[in-house]
Amino acid sequence: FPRACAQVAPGAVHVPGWLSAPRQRELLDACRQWARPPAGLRTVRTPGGTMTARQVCLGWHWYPYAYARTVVDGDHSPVKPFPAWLGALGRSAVTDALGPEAASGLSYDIALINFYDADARMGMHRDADERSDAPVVSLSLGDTCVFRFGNTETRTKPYTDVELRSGDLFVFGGASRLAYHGVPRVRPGTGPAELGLTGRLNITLRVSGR
Ligand code: MD5
Ligand code: FE
Repeated sequence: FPRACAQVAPGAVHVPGWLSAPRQRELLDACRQWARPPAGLRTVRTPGGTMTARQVCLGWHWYPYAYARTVVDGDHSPVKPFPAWLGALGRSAVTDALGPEAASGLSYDIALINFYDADARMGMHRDADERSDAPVVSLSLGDTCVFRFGNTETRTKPYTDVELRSGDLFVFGGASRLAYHGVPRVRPGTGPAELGLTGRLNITLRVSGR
């Protein structure tokens, strides 16, 4: 692990402070543009209830529990395009966390961007709607959260709680790709003041396999 990485489980690598302050600023500015309508930030309703984190998608639109090219559960607009620079950022993230072999041939085509206010949470779940076992890249901006990394069998213990801070990278590959995970809490007011973000943003990059 070339940087100050921590392998939380096989294939699950946390790289604190991976994004420089200027990169965090660029990513936040881009997220603010993507959040605008049409196909902007929306509230997701699952069969189990309404998600408290709000979401915007690029490339493919996630609706519980499938992908589409339009906002089928919202304003019916075409989903915003997935930019090539974001795919390059994803490959660079996997190279740094897992090595160049893991990154070769990867072609990211989905970004799910979740916005958490002080009260938002995400329950324990698996990301199993992609038809690819490519690693998921997670980038965090703004307030610190408690991220709960679980196991592949149950939503409950054993799990490991990790604090994710602004600029952190987490890559979920290999045996960790289908692990249960969630965000039990956000720590309000803990983000870098100069970023000017109230709350937390998480950007995940994924391969659709379509
Ligand atoms: C977040 N987002 O902080 C998290 C980070 C989501 C979601 O959970 O589905 O949008 S991504 C965490 C993740 C992705 C894929 C696999 C694993 C974790 N894992 O195996 O633990 O908003
Ligand atoms: Fe997830």
